[in-house]
Amino acid sequence: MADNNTQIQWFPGHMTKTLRQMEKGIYSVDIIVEILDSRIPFSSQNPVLRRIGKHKNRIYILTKEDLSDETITRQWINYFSDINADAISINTKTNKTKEKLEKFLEDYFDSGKARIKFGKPRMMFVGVPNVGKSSVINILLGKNIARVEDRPGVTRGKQWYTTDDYELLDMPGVLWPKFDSDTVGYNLAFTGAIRDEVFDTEAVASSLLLEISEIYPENLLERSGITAKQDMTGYDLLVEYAKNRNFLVKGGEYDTERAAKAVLYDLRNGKFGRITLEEP
Ligand SMILES: Nc1nc2c(ncn2[C@@H]2O[C@H](COP(=O)(O)OP(=O)(O)OP(=O)(O)O)[C@@H](O)[C@H]2O)c(=O)[nH]1
Ligand SMILES: [Mg+2]
Repeated sequence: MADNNTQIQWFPGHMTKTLRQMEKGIYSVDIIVEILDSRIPFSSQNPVLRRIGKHKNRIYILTKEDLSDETITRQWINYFSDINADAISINTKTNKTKEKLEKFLEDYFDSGKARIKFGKPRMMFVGVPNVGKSSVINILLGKNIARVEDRPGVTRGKQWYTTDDYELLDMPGVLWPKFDSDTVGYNLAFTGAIRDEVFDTEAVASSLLLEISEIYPENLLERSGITAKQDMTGYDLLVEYAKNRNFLVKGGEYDTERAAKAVLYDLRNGKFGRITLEEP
């Protein structure tokens, strides 16, 4: 992983406001539903959200399973089971998910693990930006009511929704002021939890190519015709990528800026195949 400092400015003021709303709102919900990205189930766990609602029951929904490595997603689900946490992986883009998710919630509430203070169970949906919180809510609503877009920061204020069985509280995505490691920051940048405008796209895309060349070399070859040679840097891989896709700027130089955007697009849209960046 690259160790250059990309100076990511990822913690805008509205996130502080959301955290305050969560701290207050915690008393009016029965459980916390933490949404994680199945490609980065560790990096997408917000330590501040772990602290808020520490004493509340919590379940985990790993989204984007259509984009992640099936074998590793199973390992993550086993990992959560081993630590006695209820977790499910889903793809919010298919209709079959509604039934699977409803069954999971029904089993969870039937187990009696959560104490329901009010009529219908009240659940607060939290997680990093762009992870799929509103998409999961739409699945349960059976309609696209909550606003969903492929960029972080779409949900701007807390919003309650009601189904026949549940009260659902959608929250804006939040990050935290200081990442434990560069890897966490890069993983969040790769997967689109941090706004692209606030980091150096070429540095982040270079780092992603290096990572993919190490853990999924066949996927890299298939998508971009690149076989990484020893000693190649991430930036060398980015130039190769631009070369192989014929991305040129005037004067015959390779357009690494365009390549960087394309690399991030590829990961986020499954063009590199199914990729998981961290194992339990
Ligand atoms: N491939 C795939 N994309 C998904 C899945 N779930 C959500 N997405 C996409 O991820 C993007 C973000 O989804 P949202 O539901 O808006 O995410 P959010 O967590 O509410 O985002 P914020 O409100 O910005 O914090 C959208 O483009 C969704 O279509 C999934 O299971 N698979
Ligand atoms: Mg949202």
